Amino acid sequence: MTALPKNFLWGGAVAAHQVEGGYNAEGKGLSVADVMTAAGNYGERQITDGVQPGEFYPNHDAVDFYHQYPEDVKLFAEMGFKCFRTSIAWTRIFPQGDETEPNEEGLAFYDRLFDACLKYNIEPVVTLSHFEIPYHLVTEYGGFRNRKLVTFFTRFATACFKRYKDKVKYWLTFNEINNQIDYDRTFSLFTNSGVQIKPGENAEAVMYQAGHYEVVASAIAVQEGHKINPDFQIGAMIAMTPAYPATDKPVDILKAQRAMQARFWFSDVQVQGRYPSWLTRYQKAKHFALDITDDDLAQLEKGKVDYLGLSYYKSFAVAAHDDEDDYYSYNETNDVVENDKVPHSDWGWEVDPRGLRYSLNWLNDRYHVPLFIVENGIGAIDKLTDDHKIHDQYRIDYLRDHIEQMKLAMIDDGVPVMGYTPWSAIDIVSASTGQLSKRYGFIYVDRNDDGKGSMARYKKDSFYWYQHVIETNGDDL
Ligand code: P53
Repeated sequence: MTALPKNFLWGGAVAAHQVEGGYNAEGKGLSVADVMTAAGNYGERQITDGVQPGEFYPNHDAVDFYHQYPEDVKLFAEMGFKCFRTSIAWTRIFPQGDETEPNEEGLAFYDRLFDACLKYNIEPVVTLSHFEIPYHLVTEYGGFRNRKLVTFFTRFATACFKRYKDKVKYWLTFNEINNQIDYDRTFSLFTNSGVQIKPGENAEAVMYQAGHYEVVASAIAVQEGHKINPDFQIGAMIAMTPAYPATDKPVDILKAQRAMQARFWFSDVQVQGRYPSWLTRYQKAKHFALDITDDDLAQLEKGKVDYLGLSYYKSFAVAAHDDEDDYYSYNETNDVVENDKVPHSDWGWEVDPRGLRYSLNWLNDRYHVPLFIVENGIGAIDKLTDDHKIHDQYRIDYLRDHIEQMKLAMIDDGVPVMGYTPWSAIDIVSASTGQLSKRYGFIYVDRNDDGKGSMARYKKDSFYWYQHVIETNGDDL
């Protein structure tokens, strides 16, 4: 093989809460994203107690995709997208999360959106839970620390599968389910699981419980989905951030191995249908009182995913600490160290294209299932010129370098990759910072961090570059 497969799924990705706006339109309920403020470049977003007057919530309007999607999808078609990855905002379908009947107006919105895509032969790729858990499930149930969320999620998933069974073939259950391995970071547990840690609680144990209920919910959804349409391709989705040993010291190598095991236990379970042996022992040794039943384990075995979706932005370096007696534990907040061997983005993210080839090979060796790169991109400051151009050569360079490595993994190494949907199709609200100025899109949106701007759309230089990449099926980068 010297070229990419003809049916390779080129596209672009976003998530509902980061583009739609319309946060309370047509019966939509509040999600976790609706109670998060904006932060500066290195700060953390504040999570407020419900929606507070006088605070600015960037996701409430986002980039107005809820209203402007017909024109936006037309621009995606102009770029030549074969697929478009977005999520279904759970709170449009079940506004509080615990209702038994879905909200028809919410369902109808996604019918219109998917029809708009299919009109241009753009295949929707749909994430069910992308950092937008109903806020009511946080306040009433404590989020995914509560087993009831398994029922609520599978009810939501089943409603979507039934409604869109003839429109959507590619599904993903939980976005970047493994981010919460960084359990000391409030943002990760809140956005992944709707979990807030109480004083005195062991955050690591709560993460393992919430993560368990999620992999069970995912496994049940996979089985339900396949009953509704056997052609469905239902995937897991992880943030593929490989952890390198900071040095060649054996303790750093052990640390990196455990980091990889810890970061990817979620996909181990979702792809292989069972817990890795180290983790079962680790959880016992730590005396975490976890609710993991035999029936759960049977569900995991029956609900293996069809493929693995991944985001790839950056790599990590990890190091053991001198005062550690157990070098075989992992705490992301403490163990990640600066990697000065690679350049960094304006937001301090490691830029490491070869890490993508490494990652694809690593995942293929471990899982032997098709892979789908459903996010890859760089957040950068874009400058809109007076004649409405955006010369984003840095974005073109980043994406080209990564596509080159993806091609090496596919063509030289034989790794099966189904498609590539860079982040993001259009400018979005950054998940971690809430900024508009951390731009990712091929399409510029005139909207600023302070909530001002006309919401007009402009094509960046990368728009035309990517159009040509798709046209040549990745031959001419
Ligand atoms: P932002 C952490 C590590 C890798 C990807 O991120 C991550 C995160 C969480 O911030 O998130 C994914 O907007 C996520 C998207 C997000 C994108 O990467 O924080 O799936 O929702 O926008 C970029 O710069």
